[in-house]
Amino acid sequence: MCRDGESSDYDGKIVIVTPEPATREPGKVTFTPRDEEITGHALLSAFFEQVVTDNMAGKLNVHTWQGICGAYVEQLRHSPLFPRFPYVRKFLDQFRSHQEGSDFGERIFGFIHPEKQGFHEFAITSDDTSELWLSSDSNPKKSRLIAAVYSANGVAWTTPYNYKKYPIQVSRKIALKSSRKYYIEALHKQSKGRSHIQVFWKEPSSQTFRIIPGKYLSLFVDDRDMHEEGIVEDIDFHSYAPSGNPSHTKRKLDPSVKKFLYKC
Ligand SMILES: [Ca+2]
Repeated sequence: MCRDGESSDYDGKIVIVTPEPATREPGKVTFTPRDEEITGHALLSAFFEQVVTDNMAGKLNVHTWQGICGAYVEQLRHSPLFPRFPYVRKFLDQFRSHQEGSDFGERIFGFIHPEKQGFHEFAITSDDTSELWLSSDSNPKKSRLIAAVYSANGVAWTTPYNYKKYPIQVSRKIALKSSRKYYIEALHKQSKGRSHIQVFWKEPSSQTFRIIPGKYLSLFVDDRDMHEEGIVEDIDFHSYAPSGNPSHTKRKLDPSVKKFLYKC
């Protein structure tokens, strides 16, 4: 990281020197990567992945669509207002949501920043159905379905913390790097009655699943200055719903679902 003749005090770190007008002395911000083996371009890349500005850190985006019938995530995807025109935009400070009400769908999304290198497992609970998507890096287009609350034998749902009701609620072991951030997204559909969604992870060498806390999360888009309701002009739609995101691709509906698509 340094040329001949320069101090090597900062080998393996990125040091940003910024002027501080009050003192005219240079201020230093030192970044130490979680993955200590990386150098060069990978180190610079890790800096931009791991350093999150205050307004983006510790939260996930949550978008809600009201007035959509049914208990299946596919019914949310088939709404003409999904994913670009949510009715409500808010933030979550951990990976769970307990919105009350009927006939709504939620999209919870942002980045996850692993603290530990190695194999992670994820799990999801919800009432009614849900899906959990994870990218192999920060690009939403690389998202893959890793867990779900779903049953081929009718509407699926679980109580909170019960991630053992359906086998597909728990992901396989997924290798994550502590020097990277990963796009993550949960889709949830509530029909009637009780409603919730929770997303858990089990870190390397841990024996327990726990709800992913905000300290490992960051926003995908800072939309706090937008109106909370209605269609808003001048939105950068690409930042909301990048085209080609596999989690948003509509699938052919089962006739039994199609029958109820727009009927509550
Ligand atoms: Ca329900």
